[in-house]
This record gives sequence, structure tokens and C-alpha cells, in this order.
Amino acid sequence: MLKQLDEIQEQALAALEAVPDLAELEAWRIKHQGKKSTLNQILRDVGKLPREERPAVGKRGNEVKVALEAAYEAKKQALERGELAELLEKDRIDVTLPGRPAPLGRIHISTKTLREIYAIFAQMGFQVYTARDVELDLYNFELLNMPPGHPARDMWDTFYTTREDVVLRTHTSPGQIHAMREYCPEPIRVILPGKCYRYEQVTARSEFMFYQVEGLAVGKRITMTDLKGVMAEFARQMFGADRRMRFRASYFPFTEPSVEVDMDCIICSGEGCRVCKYTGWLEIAGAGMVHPIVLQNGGYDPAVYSGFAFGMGPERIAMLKHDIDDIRYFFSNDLRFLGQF
Ligand code: FA5
Repeated sequence: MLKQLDEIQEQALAALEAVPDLAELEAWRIKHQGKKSTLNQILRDVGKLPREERPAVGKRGNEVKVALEAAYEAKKQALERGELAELLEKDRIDVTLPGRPAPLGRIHISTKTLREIYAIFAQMGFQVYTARDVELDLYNFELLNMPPGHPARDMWDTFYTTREDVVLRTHTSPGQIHAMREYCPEPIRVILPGKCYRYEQVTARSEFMFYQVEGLAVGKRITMTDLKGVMAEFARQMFGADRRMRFRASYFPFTEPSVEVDMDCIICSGEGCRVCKYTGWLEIAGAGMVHPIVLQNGGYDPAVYSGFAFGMGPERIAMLKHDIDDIRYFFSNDLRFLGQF
């Protein structure tokens, strides 16, 4: 029996030596120290032995038990230390590695174009004046020489609100009245940028929401030549000296005479495409000499003062500049498009 106990100790310690991890250590513990282990069986049955053998077997059995327990604890601690070291090694952070770059936003192409427009007009002495997106019918139409029922109101498909006299502005021209009433009788040289809204068919060249930049100059002895000079200088700086610009006679109720300003279409080089409606020209602005009635509504005496005004579309300008063949890209939020600028 004593020899068997020696063997148990020897085998158990040898097996313990080979245990590689905590999971197998638990299996070892159950096998060698568990209730059903041979060692515990022997210790349980000590009472059944002949009286003279009992003390020696009991003593030796307990020694083996204590030895296995001590060896188990030592092994357990060694394995735990090893696993911790392994974990630390695996999770080690290289603090010298550069961080992952966070994606940065870009300036929207409309904003970028607006800023270019501001810069060009700033050189010519124009200040930025901002007016509201939601307007009274009075400013959007009436004070611009379009009383209720005026047929020219049909030029702008309007978003009305639940209040009959409140609209989403269809153009930035109502800002002309706000600016004139604020500055009168001082001379004015302002640009008025902002979003405009039109209840119209969305196509390659027309959106239902887009930007406009209005321009307004009021003073004494301002003539159509000043308008032409300002527009030509703007086009030269925006598009380059080799691009062609033309003034085409037009009609707006708030200017007289009125023109439309076209640039030659860069997309088809003047040959005709769907963006320029097969004309070879793309309209970038409406313009003209401020109508005497509008000057009067702004507080200026048309016998003394005159002025010119224009309203241009930055998206149309960006399309011409960057060869973009569809305006719908601007506000459809596709980062593949927006990231290019
Ligand atoms: C006007 O809105 C006039 N208020 C412009 C004006 C101002 C004339 C001052 C005289 C004096 P028009 O509807 O043509 O005019 O628009 C002016 C410009 O806005 C156009 O030349 C075009 O560049 C841009 N635009 C007009 N409609 C749209 C649209 N649906 N989508 C994108 N750009 C547009």
C-alpha cells in the first residue's frame, strides 16, 4: 500500500509537470485530487485496513495529499503568471505608431463657388448683405413691381405656405428692397447671397432649391455700361479671359431694360448639349437697370438715383467651371461627387 502511495505521488507529479494550461490543470486536479481519485479512495478506506497498518498508510497518504496540493498551487500560480504575461504581450500597444486619420469634411462646391464670387465682388467694392429665406409676398413680388395677379409672377413657380402672404423666396431679389430701405439715401454696392426655392421640374440644369447671388448698385449716374463692365470683369475673373459672354435682351418686371447673361457652354464647347438646351450658351444671370418703381419702393428718388441689379446662379457657374453635366449632383449628398472639389 505504501508503495502504491509512492507511485501515485510520482505519477501525479509527472503528469502535473506536463500540464500546459489552466484548463488541463483543472482536469488534473479532478483526476488526482478529486473525490473519486485513487488517493482519496485509499484515505477513505484506511479504517478497513488491519489495525497495525493504519498509522503508516494514513500518515503517508496525508503526506502525498499535502505534497500534491502544494505542487498544484505552485503550478497554478506559474500558469496564471504565464497567461497574464502572454495576454500583456498580445495586447501590447505600440504608442509610437501614428494614429488612424479621421476623415475630414470638405467645403461644399456651392459654398466654395459662393466664396469665389464674394472675393471677386469684394475687389469691386461690393459688401455681402444677407436677407431672409422665408419672405412676404410683398417683398418677393409686390414691391418688385408685381402686384397680385401680375402675369410675370408665373415666371417663378412658387412654394406657398399655410399663410397666403408668406412664401419661400423664389429669388434673392426681395433682398434689394431690404437693402435699399436700410441704406437709403446712401449709395449702395452689395451682393446678396442665399438659397432660393422653386416649385419646378427638377432637370439636369434646374433644381427646386439652389443658390443665387443678387447684386445691387444704386447711386447717381449709374448706367448700363457699369452693369456690363461689372459682369464682364466678373466673368473674366471667374472663367478666364478666353471665355465668351453675351448679353441677351430679356424681361424682368423689376428691371428696365433687362438682360440675361450667358456664357459659352464649356460642356459641349458651344456645339449644343442637354445642359445648354442645345443652344451652345448657358444662362448664368438675369440682370438690368433697377426699375424706377422699385427704386421708389426702396426709398430712392428715380429722378436723382439709378442703379443696376443682377441675380446669378452659383451652381450654374460651378457647372460651367468644373464641367459638371447635371445640377442634381449638388444636393444629392454623394460623397464621391462632393469629395472631388
Ligand atoms: C431671377 O431670379 C431674377 N431675380 C434675376 C434678376 C435679378 C434679374 C436682378 C434682374 C435683376 P432667373 O429666374 O433667370 O432670374 O434666375 C437667375 C439665375 O438663377 C439664373 O440665371 C440661373 O443661373 C439661376 N437659376 C434659376 N433657376 C434655377 C434653378 N431652378 N436651378 C438652378 N439655378 C437656377
